[in-house]
Amino acid sequence: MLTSAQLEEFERTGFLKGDVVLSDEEVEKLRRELDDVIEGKTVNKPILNHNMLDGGMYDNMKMTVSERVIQIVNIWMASDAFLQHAANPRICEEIAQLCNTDEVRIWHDQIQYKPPVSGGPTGWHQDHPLWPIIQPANLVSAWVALDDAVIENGCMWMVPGSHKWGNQQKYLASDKDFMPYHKQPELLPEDAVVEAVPFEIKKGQVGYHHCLTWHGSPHNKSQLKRRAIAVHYMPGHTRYEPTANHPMHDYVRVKPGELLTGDHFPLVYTRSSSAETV
Ligand SMILES: O=C(O)CCC(=O)C(=O)O
Repeated sequence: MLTSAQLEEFERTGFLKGDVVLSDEEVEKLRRELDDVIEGKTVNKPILNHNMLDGGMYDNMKMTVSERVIQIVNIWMASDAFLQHAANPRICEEIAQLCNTDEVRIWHDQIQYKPPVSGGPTGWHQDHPLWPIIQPANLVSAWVALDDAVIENGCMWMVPGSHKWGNQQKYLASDKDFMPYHKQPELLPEDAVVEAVPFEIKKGQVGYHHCLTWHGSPHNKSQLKRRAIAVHYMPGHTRYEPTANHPMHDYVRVKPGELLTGDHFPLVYTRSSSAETV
């Protein structure tokens, strides 16, 4: 359960470090499962399992071809351990507090594994503009580190307060040191300060971020792995409102304008009893 000071901090900055929520044994189990999924050893498969940098999404970021960010989407569909993780009662309750909602569903999950030395960057972005089939923009993600995520191995960086600046995705860019800038700063609120801060997260710890907070993570040139599981959670009032495509689109069974419910968007928290459907 988050304190009112933590809720106030999240409201002000758009991100928050929570507690360590996984024991060493739980982290080890998820690491083993992750290896099995990456190697295609599980019976059920996730929706995506690929090098995210192959798609050309970050073509402007000067990468060598050998750089990799192994992106897995919906590992919960391939691994019961990751489904149980996504339904972690403490995380789900804290998400409900941060979204100010009585009901929480999984929108989708995501691994971005940056291997040692060859780990590539994740460009500056806001999540919600990359999810053009859901509204409104008040989702919150829980990013749990499976290795200490530090500056050296490419931890995420966040821009405090940027979740209040609306959809700026098409104006976001990086300078040569990976720091973010806005291509037309006159479009930002007068008091906006574009200054990124590192968001280091310990192994087993959870970090929360709002779906409009500007964030990105640089290369991992260290000898350390950088593994983590992000679960993107949606409040129960989230609607299916398609304006462009998205990998989850194929799994939607409701009509435009309706609440986004269904087997592929499991209910993991209700105010009276948590994790009742998983
Ligand atoms: O893992 C990363 O470095 C980026 C993850 C991310 O963009 C997210 O969880 O929204």
